[in-house]
Amino acid sequence: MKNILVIGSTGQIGSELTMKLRGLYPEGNVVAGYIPGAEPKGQLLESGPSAVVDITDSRQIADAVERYDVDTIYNLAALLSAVAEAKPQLAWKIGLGGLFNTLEVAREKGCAVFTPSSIGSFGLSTPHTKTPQDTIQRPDTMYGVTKVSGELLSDYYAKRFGVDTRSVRFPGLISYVAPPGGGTTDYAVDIYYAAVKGETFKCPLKPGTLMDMMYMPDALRAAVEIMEADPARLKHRNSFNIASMSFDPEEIFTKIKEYVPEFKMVYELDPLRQHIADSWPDSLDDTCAREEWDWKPEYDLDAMTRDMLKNLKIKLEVNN
Ligand code: AKB
Repeated sequence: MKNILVIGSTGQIGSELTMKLRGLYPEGNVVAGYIPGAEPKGQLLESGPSAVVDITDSRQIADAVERYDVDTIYNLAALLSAVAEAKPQLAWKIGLGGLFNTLEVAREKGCAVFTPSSIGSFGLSTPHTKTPQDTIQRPDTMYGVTKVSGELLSDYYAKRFGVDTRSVRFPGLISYVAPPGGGTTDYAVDIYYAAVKGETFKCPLKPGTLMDMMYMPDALRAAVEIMEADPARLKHRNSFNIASMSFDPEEIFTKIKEYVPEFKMVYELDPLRQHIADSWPDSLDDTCAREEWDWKPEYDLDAMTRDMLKNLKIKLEVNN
């Protein structure tokens, strides 16, 4: 990777990934692509170039690729699962239409492309425990439909046109930096904010709802490492299962209580999110990622909880 374009650079993953890439590669070589209304601010704006890149407009993608001589595109434009269910047409337009535009530009200009998939690419008929790399993928949400279709389209461009497409299936991502918006796994971020603010957490999912989760530093490292991996070792491309921890609401609540004993949680279920969560795996088997590009997570639930609480206290200026 020499010159990188991040599409969706001001979103939940993009804002942190752009900064990480600027720390690893010359800052001026990492372009923050954004849509009007979601402009980069602060360090993200000041630390490198930025360009308007609406993924639904292939001309804007091509212009940024030409102007900055881009060889690698990180495509992070997407709606999260619950929002995608509320706006299925827009989810398709951004998720699949946008991916098609990106892949076409990549084919013409010779770029590599990273497009994250998700645990949302699986469905009710998928084996739920230690979900294998290659298995049944029949999701019944628009988010899942766009993710499976995106995996297939990316593999098609690799095989048919030689475009270097690679990706991972992200679990729920947890971070104290940029909040997620409209996902099913968001509760696992919101719960930390409630704990630090001294509020009772209203959990939208019922006890026993297991899902894979990951701390953002591990997720960012995965996105970089898969793109840096030796292609001769890759038997898979789109997309690799990656995993680090799996828990249900009771487990994360109990873990936080170890550090915040007065913390309280009640259940106020959200039927849409519960339906989506029930259709997703309880845990993923990430053996292929470990074997093909040496994937290894660093954070477990305890290490993540300590880091989240410490950093959220600083961010929210809470002294206790
Ligand atoms: C969501 O909940 O929609 C995302 C995901 C797991 O893909 N965080």
